[in-house]
Amino acid sequence: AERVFSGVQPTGNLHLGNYLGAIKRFVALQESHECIYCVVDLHAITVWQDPAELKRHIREVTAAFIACGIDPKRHIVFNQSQVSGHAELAWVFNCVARMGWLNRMTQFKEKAGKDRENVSLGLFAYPSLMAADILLYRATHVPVGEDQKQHLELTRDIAQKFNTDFGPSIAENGFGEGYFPLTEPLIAGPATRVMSLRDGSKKMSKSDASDMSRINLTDDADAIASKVRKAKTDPEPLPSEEEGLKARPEADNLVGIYAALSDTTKQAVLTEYGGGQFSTFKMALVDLAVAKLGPIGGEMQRLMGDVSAIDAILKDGADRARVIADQTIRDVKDIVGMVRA
Ligand code: AQP
Repeated sequence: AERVFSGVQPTGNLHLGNYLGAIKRFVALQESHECIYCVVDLHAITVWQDPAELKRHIREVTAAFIACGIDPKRHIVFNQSQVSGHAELAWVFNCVARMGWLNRMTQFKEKAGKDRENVSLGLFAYPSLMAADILLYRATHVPVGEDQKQHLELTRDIAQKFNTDFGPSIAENGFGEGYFPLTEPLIAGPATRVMSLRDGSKKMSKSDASDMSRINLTDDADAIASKVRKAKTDPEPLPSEEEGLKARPEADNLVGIYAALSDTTKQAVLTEYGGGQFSTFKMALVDLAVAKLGPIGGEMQRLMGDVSAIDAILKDGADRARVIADQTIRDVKDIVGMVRA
């Protein structure tokens, strides 16, 4: 059966990139798949988090999931630390993955920068935990933004090496050819990599020092309008063909955002706005963004008013996730050769 898993870190400043690259697509997959959506708090603490803020951010991501249209009754919504299997399986995967594989991860290199001696061991092992998140549920499909592509490839490498290293034991325990699936990334649509509004060469990011670089899911209409109006552009009018966006990263980004928000293609947007001035297009983009994001921000705020209701959703989700996770952990222990009661 096809099963979807994905996660979002509770590190604050949820933005349009998180929405278009991930959460909006989580919503769409609910119709066709069994879905498990996780607030990955164990990932968040690979970088120090203020404890009170972390709690608030966990609830805020949960509120965002629900405000965007994820149904926590039909599917599973929970926070990672409530299901101990994530950390347990990650340890096994730390012993399967190779140092060289993790050394090649570009996100680690970017986040660690020059100060490699002083980042946490957890930040280095992050992709191994991510593989555990996905494979704990033996998920077949993972919707993510473009920036996660390399981590998904590593997840497949870990699954494959586990299946090979323990091949005979997997068969002896009655699991046939391989225990873990080779998970497919779902990276699609016109906004798989939303860029900063201030710099078309940088991705829109939670940690960018400039709030003007991103549209937050909690921004009000005035903030959205001012950020879009001030978004960096070049002086040329919009092209009529997608080809014309090639060397124009800022224009390409805004057209991609418009296309994703209105569920159409970049070409369809250019057919409508091509040849016209940027200012006209930007006004239309403001209206569209306010119409789509305004209700989400409002609903998030309403949900955040009842913390115990959010916590109840997370507990219920964790209880249901644990049923699947515990079975995987038992299987993995048997396969690896651990004695259990
Ligand atoms: N700019 C983006 N465009 C498209 N998708 C994006 N995602 C993140 N940024 C963009 C996708 O959002 C999902 C959740 O991401 P995360 O919680 O792991 O956060 P992140 O990737 O660390 O987000 P940031 O904003 O980039 O944080 P910092 O500033 O810490 O680097 C993922 O599916 C991701 O692909």
